[in-house]
Amino acid sequence: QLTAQEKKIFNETPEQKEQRLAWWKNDRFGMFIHWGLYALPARHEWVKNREQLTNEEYQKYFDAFNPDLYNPKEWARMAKAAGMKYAVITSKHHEGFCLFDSKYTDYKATKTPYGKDIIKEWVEAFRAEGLKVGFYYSLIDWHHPDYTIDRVHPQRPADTADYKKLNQGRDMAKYREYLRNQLKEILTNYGKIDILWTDFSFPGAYGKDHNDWNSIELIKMIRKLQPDIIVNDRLDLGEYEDGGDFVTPEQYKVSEWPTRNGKQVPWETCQTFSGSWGYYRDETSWKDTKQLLGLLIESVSKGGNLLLNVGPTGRGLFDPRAQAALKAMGDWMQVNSRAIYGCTQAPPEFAKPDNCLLTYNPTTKRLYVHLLDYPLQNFTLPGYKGKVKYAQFLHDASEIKMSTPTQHHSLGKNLADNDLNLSLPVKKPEGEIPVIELILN
Ligand code: JFZ
Repeated sequence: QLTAQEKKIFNETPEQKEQRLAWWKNDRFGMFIHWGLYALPARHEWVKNREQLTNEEYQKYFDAFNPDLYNPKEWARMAKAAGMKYAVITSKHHEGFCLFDSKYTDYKATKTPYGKDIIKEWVEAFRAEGLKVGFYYSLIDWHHPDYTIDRVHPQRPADTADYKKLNQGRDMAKYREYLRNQLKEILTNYGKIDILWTDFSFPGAYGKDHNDWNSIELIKMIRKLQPDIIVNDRLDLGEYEDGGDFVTPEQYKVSEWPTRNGKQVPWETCQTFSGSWGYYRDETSWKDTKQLLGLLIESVSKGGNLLLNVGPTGRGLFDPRAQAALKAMGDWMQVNSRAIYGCTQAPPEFAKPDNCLLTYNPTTKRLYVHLLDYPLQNFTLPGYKGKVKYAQFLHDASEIKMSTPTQHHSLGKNLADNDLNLSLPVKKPEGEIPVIELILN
């Protein structure tokens, strides 16, 4: 039983928190980057676990790691052109390999044939493009000798009774120290860091929770080192007031704006192009442009963000399929980003027409109707009569004529008195998902 005082880790008023999160809620769209040794086997970032590879078997990827074509300026340019405003990179994933130069391990990029600090080059390049920068850091570590073997570990035994035996000589207290030291390094050595994305806790039998990481002390340290940083919710601090700044529904669609204690909370969904997060050469389940744009629009329509992942190759390039997808999203964003940045869920008085998503900018008081399935000619906005001053396509600012049922009784449709009718061109405008901009009264 925690007292109110105990539940409070971080002293901040709701207004201060609102301010700290303002840029993130405005920007809505970020790039996730999963990169590590797993780019070489190129068959999922969990390959070490899935195939139960030992450290010795995995060593060949460390010995071969040399992304000679790595050019983070090019990555940053592509992220920006796609309309993304921030980016989060794996400083260390579950495999334990560090892209940053750490004092506390030799299992890092600077000790591979590549020989350089990948994170240093990355933050400089992304900041130079005006993007906010964030670090993913895996709490789970499949390489550290003191990290106790658990149910997500590659060498997990079939018989749970064997965990104790296997873990003799492993000391989580030492790993906790390592984890803390490394978090301190990434939050100290690379300037201002905008986001921290820790991953992940899994309380329960042979899982790990906030006690294993000492999350309370970690969050205090994080807030002290980077007072403006935005932290995700995977430290298992759910019972505390500072359980993180946003929730992270992953690879599924939320049915509505997620809540905590009955209150709508900041949220960000992370999604992949093809299913895996790390580069996966033979994966064929790539989402198409319309589906990807749909994920972005739908997140904003429910008050959330999208963090869309790229898994670079072992040479340091984005897969051509990822490049094409980013380019296509950028083409849409170039003319439609006004329906994304600064937008959120529409007020409840605006009903959602069929096959549409709505986003709303509370500052400009403009409502955006995203046409997922292009309607032919007569398009009804239910109950919108008297609420709209002007209507136009967003991509070319061409007027869309409005009429009300009394003006248009010849339509032969069952329009209610308070419906508003829009006369759309028969031919769908070029490009995916046309957007109608409604300037409200
Ligand atoms: C984790 C990682 O294991 C994965 O490789 C990737 O980095 C992803 C972004 O995060 O996967 C998770 C973590 C938490 C849940 C599901 C998958 N969860 O809470 O349901």
